[in-house]
Amino acid sequence: MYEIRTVVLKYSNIYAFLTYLNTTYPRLVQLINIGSSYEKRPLYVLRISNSSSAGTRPAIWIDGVRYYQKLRQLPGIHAREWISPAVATYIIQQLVEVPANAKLLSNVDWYIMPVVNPDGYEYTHTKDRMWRKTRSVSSTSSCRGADPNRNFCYKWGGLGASTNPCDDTYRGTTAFSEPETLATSNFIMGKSSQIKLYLTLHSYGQFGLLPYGYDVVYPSDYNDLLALANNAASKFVNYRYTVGNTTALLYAASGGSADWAKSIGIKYSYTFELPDRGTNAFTLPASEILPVCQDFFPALDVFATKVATC
Ligand code: ING
Ligand code: ZN
Repeated sequence: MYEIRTVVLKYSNIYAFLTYLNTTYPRLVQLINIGSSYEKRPLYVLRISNSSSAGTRPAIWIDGVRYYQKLRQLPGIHAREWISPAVATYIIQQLVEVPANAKLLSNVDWYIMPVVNPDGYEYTHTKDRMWRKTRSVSSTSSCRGADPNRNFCYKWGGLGASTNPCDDTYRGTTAFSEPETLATSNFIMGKSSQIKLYLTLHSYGQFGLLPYGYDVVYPSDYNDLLALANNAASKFVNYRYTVGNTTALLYAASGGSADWAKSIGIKYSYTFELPDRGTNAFTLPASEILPVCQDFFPALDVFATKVATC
């Protein structure tokens, strides 16, 4: 069992964990470099599969992930949402290093991307704890970064996405202007017939959010998505989540990753807003990290079972 011996996890610590998994469990994991961030940090996806037909079986994608340790967390697609990577990295360790969870690997492959936005992640540790966006330089403004969750190529530039580079929800110059969203989408595209479920972890609010997020619009198979999400949410014991349409529950926001995943044919596409409900918001107390991770994990069994049979 891997142990990270640092209190504050830097990107290098995460890479060390992934590398450790890659060399220790060569038959179970494959570390895939899918590109580079704006500041040239490598972007990694970890594939977890116990099958000789890895890469062809039904698969689940999760992003917003990182290894948690010593009660610290790191950010995923949105830099400041530190609990999301914590949960996803907990998931990695549970799937790879805990034999009792082997049944979760018996019929599906997992693709987990620990850090979609490593530049923003680094920045929340060094300069600004509340940074959300990427760190790309603008040609028209001294403000940096685009919101990765407004930068995907579906309904890009619609409601809830700013044209101002200084805003937290800046959409970027074009869809997929950011190397991080471009690399992520290209990778997922290449596996789009295999990936049956897309799960992106954010915080905060305790919501299970279903497409679409660009406006109050419901896909024709919304009830299928709702039934599965409700089933998954029924596994949560200590933190209750509200399940429903993204825009109806939160607000309209176009260019989101889950809308895009749905649009390319990934039937089950979800955004989960992890705890809390706003008391501590982005700065969840360290004592809640493990409870949140443990509460969330059982939902994966519901997802895996569905994906294996759909
Ligand atoms: N929440 C999401 C955001 O990007 C969201 C909510 C998801 C909106 C999907 C639209 C589509 O605003 C956080 N916490 O970032
Ligand atoms: Zn977010």
